Amino acid sequence: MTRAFLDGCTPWPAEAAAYYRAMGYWRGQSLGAMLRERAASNPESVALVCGERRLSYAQLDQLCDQFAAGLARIGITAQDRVVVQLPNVAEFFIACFALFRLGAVPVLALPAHRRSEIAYFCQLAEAKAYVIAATDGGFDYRELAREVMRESPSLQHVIVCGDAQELTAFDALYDAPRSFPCPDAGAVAFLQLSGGSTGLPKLIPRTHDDYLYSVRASAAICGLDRHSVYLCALPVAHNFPLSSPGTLGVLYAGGRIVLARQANPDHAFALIEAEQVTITALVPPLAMAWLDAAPRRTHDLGSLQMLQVGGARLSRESALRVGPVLGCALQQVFGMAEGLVNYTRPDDDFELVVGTQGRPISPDDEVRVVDEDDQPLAPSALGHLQTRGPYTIRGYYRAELHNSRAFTADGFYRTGDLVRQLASGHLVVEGRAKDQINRGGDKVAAEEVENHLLAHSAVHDVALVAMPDAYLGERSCAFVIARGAPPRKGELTAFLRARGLAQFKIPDRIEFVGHFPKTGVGKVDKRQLRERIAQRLINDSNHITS
Ligand code: OOB
Repeated sequence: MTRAFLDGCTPWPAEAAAYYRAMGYWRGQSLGAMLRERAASNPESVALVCGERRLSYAQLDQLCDQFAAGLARIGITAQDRVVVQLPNVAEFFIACFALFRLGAVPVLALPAHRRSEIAYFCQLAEAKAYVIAATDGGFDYRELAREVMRESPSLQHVIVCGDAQELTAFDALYDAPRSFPCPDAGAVAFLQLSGGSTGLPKLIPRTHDDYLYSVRASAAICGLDRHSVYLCALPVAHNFPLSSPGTLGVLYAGGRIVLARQANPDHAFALIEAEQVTITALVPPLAMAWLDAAPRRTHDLGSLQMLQVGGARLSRESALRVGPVLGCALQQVFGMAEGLVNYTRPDDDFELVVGTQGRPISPDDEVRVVDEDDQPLAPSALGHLQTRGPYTIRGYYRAELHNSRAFTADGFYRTGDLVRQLASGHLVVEGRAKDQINRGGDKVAAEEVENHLLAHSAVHDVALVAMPDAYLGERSCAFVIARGAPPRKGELTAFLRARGLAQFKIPDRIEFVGHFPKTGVGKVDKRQLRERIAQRLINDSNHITS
């Protein structure tokens, strides 16, 4: 394939790309052009509600053009990478669409990321700029940016929403609009983050064509239209609230996005009532918090038609409560930033909605369930999920070695999930083969945290495993073999924080042991460690209640 693809990315084979175009999945429209089209058809409708601010489609479109001109003035051009780390504010959309229009490539960091992650993204992507909010949730991102700048030679600009101090003010980049050549829709639009399972976080290149297909199809599955009002309560940069169908789906449909700065019931319920929200998306722990809070609140949630829950497995008990307690339909969403997204459908049988994680978006999503040796299993057997299709990547960004393991020779992505596929096509996620902890939707790559702990002089060896948790589904437990006298646990967590690790990756529990159980071939037996900590939690709780 000869099309200009970002260096370090794996394009689809020419034949597959031609097929996806011929099928009308890839339509040659860029994300920036999509917003332009909607602004032309719906200029006066409100696109975005952010606190007191209400931006119409025409205003949003105009601000994106102005910001693109400002970015161009400071030297941002096509294919430049820009790390964007913003909370749920309108500037997230202004920055991203301005970058899309320039053909520059946002790297979508999460607000929870700290020096370790951000510096790594800046270095790996050789980012030219970094966009932040001055402060959020009591954290000063300007200080983080100053540290990141020292470690990232490519970084030329830090752009700040709010008080910029000596850095570049976001608002100072609203120049007079200029026109820029429209980027190729087959090109990489942005880099999304992977939950990861190995030592370093991975970046996921998504093209305009492939992403917009998933957005359009998702909007259709969820029945979005001009009257849809979407509450964005999860972090806006995450793939679920961004595109499943998320905020981009709403913009595509001409509806309204309501940005929530917090996802707690009090804040979110007030917004649902005030803005007449029709659809929102949550991870299971938040869904459970809403279910518990709703009966004790007086807010009118009558406008809410659909609650989407995904990112981690939703228990059947919680699924059963959604309709009776919140008075809306439930949709389960099983997706991944690498591509494949599954939805239960509004007209699915009740049993499928509460008991499965949905079926793929596209008739051309190829899904196979295989054994340890990549051999296909009998229908409905439990096995490893592999997938390829019109919006699933063929390789991570600048990760050749990892790609050779994460993808099969014929281009299927090894999702690391253990699933069963029903005759209807619906998938049931039963577990995980990847070395990752899913902390209520926040993904923790065990090896990444282990490597940080191994850097401590008192740590001889470490294994991070999941332990069951009623609220988050899983939390993390680090089994540590100390070198000499065990350090205090607080010293280890402080050490990780000082290394700039996001809070959600700090182990929830640390257990010192003399040695690790081993598998037949001599690897650390994490299954046994998981069982051991799960049993200990049961014993602890018996001890407390007796
Ligand atoms: C979503 O994306 P990521 O990239 O943060 O995480 C993907 C992984 C999946 O491979 C799976 O292990 C887990 O998260 N997962 C679920 C799930 N949804 C995601 N596990 C069980 N049940 C579910 N419903 O998390 C994501 C991306 C787009 C839409 C929705 C979720």
